[in-house]
Amino acid sequence: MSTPEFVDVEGPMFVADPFDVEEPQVHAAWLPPEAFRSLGARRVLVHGDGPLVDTVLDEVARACARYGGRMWHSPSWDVDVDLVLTLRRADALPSSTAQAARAAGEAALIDDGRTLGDEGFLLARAGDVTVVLADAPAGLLYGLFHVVRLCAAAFDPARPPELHRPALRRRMLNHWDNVAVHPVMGQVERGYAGGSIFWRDGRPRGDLARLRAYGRLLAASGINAISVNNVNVARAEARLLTDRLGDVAEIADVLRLYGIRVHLSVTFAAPVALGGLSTADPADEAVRAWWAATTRAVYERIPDFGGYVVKADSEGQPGPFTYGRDHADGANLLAEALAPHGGVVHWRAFVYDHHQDWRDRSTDRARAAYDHFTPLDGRFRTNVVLQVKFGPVDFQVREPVSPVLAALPATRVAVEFQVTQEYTGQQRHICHLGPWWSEVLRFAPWGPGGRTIADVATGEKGEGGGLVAVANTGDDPFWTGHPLAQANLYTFGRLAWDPRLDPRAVLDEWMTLTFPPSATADPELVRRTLHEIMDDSWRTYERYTAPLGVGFMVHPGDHYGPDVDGYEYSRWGTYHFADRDGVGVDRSRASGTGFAGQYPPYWADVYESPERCPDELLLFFHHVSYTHVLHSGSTVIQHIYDTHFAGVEEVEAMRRRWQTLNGMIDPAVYVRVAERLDEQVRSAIEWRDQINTYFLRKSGVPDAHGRRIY
Ligand code: GCW
Repeated sequence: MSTPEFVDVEGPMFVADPFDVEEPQVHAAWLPPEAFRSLGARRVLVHGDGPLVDTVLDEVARACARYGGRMWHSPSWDVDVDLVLTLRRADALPSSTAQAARAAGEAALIDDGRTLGDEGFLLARAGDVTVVLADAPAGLLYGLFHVVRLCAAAFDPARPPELHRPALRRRMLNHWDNVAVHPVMGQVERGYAGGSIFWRDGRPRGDLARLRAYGRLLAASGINAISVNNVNVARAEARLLTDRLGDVAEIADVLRLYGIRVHLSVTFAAPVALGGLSTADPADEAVRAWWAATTRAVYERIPDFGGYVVKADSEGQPGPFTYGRDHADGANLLAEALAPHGGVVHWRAFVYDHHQDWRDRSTDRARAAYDHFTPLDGRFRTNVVLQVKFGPVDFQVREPVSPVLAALPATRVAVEFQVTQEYTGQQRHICHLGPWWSEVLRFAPWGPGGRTIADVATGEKGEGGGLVAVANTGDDPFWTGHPLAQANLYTFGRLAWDPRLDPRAVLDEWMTLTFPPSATADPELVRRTLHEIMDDSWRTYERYTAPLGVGFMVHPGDHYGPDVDGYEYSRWGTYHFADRDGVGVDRSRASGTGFAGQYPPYWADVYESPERCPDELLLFFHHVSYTHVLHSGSTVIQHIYDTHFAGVEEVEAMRRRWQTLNGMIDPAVYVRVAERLDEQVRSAIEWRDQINTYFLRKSGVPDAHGRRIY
């Protein structure tokens, strides 16, 4: 990139920039040039050095070049500035306004009494100047993106100082990307956004500009860690750990520019599959030596490598059970190899019997992770993070929060969400998941008013496992297939930075960045309409799909669209048990599988009782008759009919609302969303009619309103 003339340059101003993210071939998502308008029109001083500071310089320079601002980097002359981004411990600032600003920031910080840490920053006003103060370069980068988010508000003279530090140290995305195309799952398992950003047909995709643009988006949402291959590790993917490590290093080199550390999914059988050993037994000395040497080689190549992600003894992946060892033995083996280098192992708790007999009513998939892992509490090394899906079954639109999250006080636990919409409309449906994740994070498993799931992920002294999510991105020009699904990724990053954020406010941030008010004729209409469409879209999706927490009812295999009995007689352990009298799974202690008893007493008692159990989870915990009366006053059967009719009406309203934006926003975005809304309407009708018809036929109870059911 050439140096724009009107930007004053001194010192190492531009990073060598082989990539042009200014004119991306892909949608700019939440970082369109317009979002930088307010920042780019100012006089900005950046003070500090290091690779991440170079990234800050690069961002500011682009914005100033576009919008007529000026940028200095550690100048030797005195200039008046509007914004100072500075490392606290960097040398004295020559500019007197900058000096004053930094002093004001320091003072605010001392008043606040907290420290900034590796990634935090302080934003304060001093006279006419806004200052961003950080102790480490990553803090400057996050501070810069905060200024972008605030737009003109960052320069409001009355703005009080604010200190921002991520609540969670690790804010991680897992890509379920295959290196080689999998015969069934394709390039990206459960991917709804085209191919992989990293891999194509067995090779690195090699599009470093795209990769860099991706890192930039992730950093601007707060994400700082990423695993680059599927947790189901096949032959080609296994080799990323050894002879194909260079492919991983290439990704790490780019993402490092945005403060993102790379992790790798590995197979537990690696010592056999790659090392030629006869066993992968964690107790075997040769196995331990192999992991130690292999891991050392990884760090020689990628010094800031994050660590391993492991799916073991799960859905056919190898694991310690083969050798009569447990999951603490397995996780500790890898943790021991990573420890000298500061790496972590994310060990997934998604372990259950996927060859269940549907006739067997005593086995309950929901119980499995708790039964496997709680006896191991206290045995994991400190660099093991137990990665637990937020619900006990599998990323459904509604599930109770997993009891595992409250059951291992001596273990670092991470909460796993699914940004990719496997069970929530596959990025053909609008389903904004922020409110759902927020509900999970605010859930207090020990009873109302007690510690929350967010507290568990944070840890009492910040040593918690953090948040992890399965990515929804791919090589699609809009990154996420459905352009509005970008909001889910953005929201995940922001909630991982601060789980207490209000998801509606986060959605608002995303809208303002993605559809900058200055770029549309009627910003208020755009904003209002997007809120009307997206705010409640998760609940809308819930209304027209599986009712009252019962889950699944999706088409087997691809998990898209309705198939009420699709899994009913399968081996996967996801049943609804509907008969002529009633529906639901009895998970009570008194008469069912006992799953309700896995919760601490408050919720165990609530869930145990069909009277006290919240409506939305009733069929997860109980088998009740169709005429059972809910807290809402409706019967189960009438609730099923009503919500399914309502859900379709809401989707039809979404489509009408979207049509009012025609001509107001980027036509490509408009068209893509409009097409997908057509499919959402079609699919919602299919769900409504299949579910309603199924239950009318089973129960024989007519709809109280006499609507058409088949
Ligand atoms: O939700 C299920 C998916 C599998 C996935 C598995 C997991 C990567 O259907 O495709 O495998 O969860 O989380 O490991």
